[in-house]
Amino acid sequence: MKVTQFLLSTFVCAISTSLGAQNPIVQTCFTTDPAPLVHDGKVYLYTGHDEDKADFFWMQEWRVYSSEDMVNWTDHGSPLALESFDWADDRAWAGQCVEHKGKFYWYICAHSKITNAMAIGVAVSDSPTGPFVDAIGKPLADGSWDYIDPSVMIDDDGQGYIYWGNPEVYYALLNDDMISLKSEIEIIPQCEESFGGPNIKLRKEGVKYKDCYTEGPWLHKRNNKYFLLYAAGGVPEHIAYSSSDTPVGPWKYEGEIMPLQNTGSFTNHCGLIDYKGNSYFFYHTGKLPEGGGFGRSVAVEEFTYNDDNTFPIINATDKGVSPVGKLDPYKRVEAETIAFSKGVKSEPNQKTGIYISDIHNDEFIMVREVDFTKKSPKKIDVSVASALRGGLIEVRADSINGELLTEINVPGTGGWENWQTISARLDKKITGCHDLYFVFKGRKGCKLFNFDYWQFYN
Ligand code: FUB
Repeated sequence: MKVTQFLLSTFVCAISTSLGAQNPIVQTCFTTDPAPLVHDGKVYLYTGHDEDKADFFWMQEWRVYSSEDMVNWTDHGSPLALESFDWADDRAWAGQCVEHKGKFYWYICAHSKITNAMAIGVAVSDSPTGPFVDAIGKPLADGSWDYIDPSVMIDDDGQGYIYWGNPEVYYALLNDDMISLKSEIEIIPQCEESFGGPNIKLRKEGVKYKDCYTEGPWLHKRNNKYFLLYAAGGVPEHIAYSSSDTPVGPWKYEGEIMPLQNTGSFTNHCGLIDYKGNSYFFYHTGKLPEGGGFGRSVAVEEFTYNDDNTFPIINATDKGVSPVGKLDPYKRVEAETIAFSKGVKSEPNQKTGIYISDIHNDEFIMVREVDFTKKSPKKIDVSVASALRGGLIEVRADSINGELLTEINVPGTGGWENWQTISARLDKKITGCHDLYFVFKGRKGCKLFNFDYWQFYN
């Protein structure tokens, strides 16, 4: 492709996308405690999952999403849950997955049947999306109510470090197998110099401290400097950070990154990546409809480090981030690849994998940066199933009321997982880059059909 052609197509993509909200980045369920990982050109996002209508962090499973453009996220379901650990029976709380020598190690915390306290566990897989299995059949560290929120970083010399804790800050060195500790579990001293305020046990009543460590550490290295980001200030939480010349301190309190935000969630929890030349800060809010302190949702912001290798202040936005890639509509696209949706849920199935369910009249799925190129498609295939009467999919460009490209009649197929491929011709021409809306229509008040994937042909 000539440079002018490339610039033109990038420009067309940029102006055709709507300026709509991109946060929270998953709308099909509540997601918490984001832990992003870049592997092989893709972003994998590991999250917790708040149950609908919860009145505490009664969390059962962890989930994975992936993206190649930071706006369209593919749901890979839940390859890790409390049942994956014989020793765990409650509170599938925050974790982080890292890659080491071709294997993926997912460090989590959960309530331990063995000690009736919280414990740190580790699961392993050959793939970033699982399946994951308990790597050691027992906790890596067990026995204290504040053994939560593990974060792992592998340094340039190959040494792995694991941090966790609330309200203590614990750390240990990992062996090269990533599933055993090389060192004793150490406690980092908390004082005004290191975290803006002393450990909770040493705080004096009536004294106003600059800040204090709460939970959710995220260990990070940049330009030979180590950073520990964490939820701070007690509840409600903001995000602050400390820096050090070594991965184990001494730490120096640096200040806030995400000050208290009016997001409806009294916790916050962060994760960081660099991807395609940009830096991204993941966090969670209570902003999804019916969300709140126990119904949280992951969001992301792009940011630029300050020239002196410190963090800027990052505020929560509804807009979120801009796309850094395009979606190819001439390849099969899973219906659970979504930039924004309304109403629908996702469901797992052994044979088809994840699909979109709970589709009702007037709900929709939107994908961004769909690049039809210069050739206009002639037809679209969708894979759908319905135990009832089916319904209709309107395929529209650029907005929910945008140009109608085609309508697809979805019949009853005799079962919610009796999949049929339905084809529809496109009479309208569409080229270049567009947002694409699948708007669902049918009888009001009932489930219409399930949706597994779509693909255009020309
Ligand atoms: O998601 C459960 C707990 O809430 C996490 O472990 C903490 O970091 C807080 O976000």
